[in-house]
Amino acid sequence: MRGSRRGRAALCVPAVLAAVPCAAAGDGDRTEDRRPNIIHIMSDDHAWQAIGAYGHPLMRQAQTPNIDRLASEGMMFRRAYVENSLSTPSRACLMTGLYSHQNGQRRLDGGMDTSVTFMPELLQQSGYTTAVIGKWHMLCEPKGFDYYRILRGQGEYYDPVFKTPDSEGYVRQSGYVTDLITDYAIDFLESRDRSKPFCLFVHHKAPHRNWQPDTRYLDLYEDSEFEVPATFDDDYSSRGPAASHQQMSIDRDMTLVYDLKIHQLRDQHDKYNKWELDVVDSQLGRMSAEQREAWENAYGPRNVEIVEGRVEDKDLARWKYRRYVIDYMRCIRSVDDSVGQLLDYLEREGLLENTVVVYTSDQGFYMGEHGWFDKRFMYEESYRTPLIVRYPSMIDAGTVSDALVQNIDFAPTYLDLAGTDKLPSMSGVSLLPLFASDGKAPEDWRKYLYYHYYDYPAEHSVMRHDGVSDERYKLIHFYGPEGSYDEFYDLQSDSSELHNIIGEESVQSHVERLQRQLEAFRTQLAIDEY
Ligand code: SGN
Ligand code: CA
Repeated sequence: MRGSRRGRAALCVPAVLAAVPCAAAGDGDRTEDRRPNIIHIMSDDHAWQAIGAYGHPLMRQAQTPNIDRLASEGMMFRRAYVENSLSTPSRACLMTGLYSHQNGQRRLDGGMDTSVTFMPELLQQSGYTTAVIGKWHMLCEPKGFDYYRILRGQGEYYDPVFKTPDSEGYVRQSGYVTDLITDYAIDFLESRDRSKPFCLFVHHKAPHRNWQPDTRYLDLYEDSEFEVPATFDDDYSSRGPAASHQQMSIDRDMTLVYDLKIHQLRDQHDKYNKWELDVVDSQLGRMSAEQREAWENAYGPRNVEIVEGRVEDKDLARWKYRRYVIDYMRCIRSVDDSVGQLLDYLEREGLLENTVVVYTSDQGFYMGEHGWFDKRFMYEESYRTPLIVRYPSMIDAGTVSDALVQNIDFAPTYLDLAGTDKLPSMSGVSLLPLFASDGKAPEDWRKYLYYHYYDYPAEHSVMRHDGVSDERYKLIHFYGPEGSYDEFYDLQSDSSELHNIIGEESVQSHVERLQRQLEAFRTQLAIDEY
């Protein structure tokens, strides 16, 4: 099956790439231009807690061997953050090296300033071949790519539609989204101009909501007991209203039919939302008869205790958590397989030495911490994102960095790897000094990070906030129609951010220091709302 998909996709590679004479397979080291290739693998909503190498208790039950291999052979960043924990803004930061208010993409929908230069345009100008495969989700056409094959919007898990520069709109492809993206990425690599270095963005849809696993993993982890986070029953005392006001609670907001696949309940129209039922119908409608059957065989019997009302209300939140985490981890297993396939391909082709392989996510995610799913908040689970870089020429195997890095740094880093200057307007900085120093921050490395979330009112109802963090403390300023207030955390003594200590005398000097720093960011960056 995989072979036939590959064969078909290879024919679709554009003439501009296919026309260039290709050297034989295994010639990876014979390209004329010796600058490194770059593969940016970015999943969607992949919590760092759900990667083995990060050592979170959740991963006692699940495995990510291929992503872990990247960490054991490369550098793992433990303090990698986003500027705005949401998909389109995060992708705009990646493409431009700019903060959200500088590139225009502040919220999930609209706003992107397409006159801003995208990093792949500069890589192209410097002689790289560039491509993006998978989730694009930028609300504008891809800019600066020799080739693309992108999903529509958020993309679909089963039989997704893709668009290429040559296709007439979006065309449905048969298969599971993660496998298709992998196959198309390898097809691109096989058909590329081998005299030039490449920068390939492999952007997975998984494990985005509503966490639909491939049929081959429908039984995976079924008997595993994932540890419920210690903060699952957080009552948000000591925090301001935003933490209580959100609508991303597993207990309250995660739906049985749409999120948790208890499709037998779909006929109880009075109890469930119309949108939920429509979406479920359309998702199931994309599946083949065999796929539908596999789903019914897997979920049907496991749903019975809920359908028959045998799960007591007091146990329902934990039942939901378990179903959620298992499906999420199943989606990640396919993403991990994809990483393995890409590494195998690079190895076979002799490209493993001279290719920088990056694994990251468009933001972090809540795996039940504070009782939540989704992201958006400046609290660690969603502010922090996984980041692992393998590049043996510069990075020693098994290194770990605690330097403060952010998603605005990708563009300057990739340009630096290409030997090209970043644009003076770019706010991010190159990570190459960290690669070269075993991850230790040089004296003049940034000491503070700026964060800003704008998307309110919106789905999940997370109030607007900006804030600043250093290696230990975090100041968050929530604002909006409901009023404004600050929170302050000491991550060293309170890594779960349960204790807002804004008024405590013992940390007052640090509060004032971070307040000054926040003001400095707002002034320097010309922040226009807070
Ligand atoms: C969808 C999801 C939300 C999610 C946003 C943003 N709802 O709207 O739960 O927060 O995407 O996600 S769903 O009903 O469509 O599943 S993001 O990754 O694109 O930022
Ligand atoms: Ca996302």
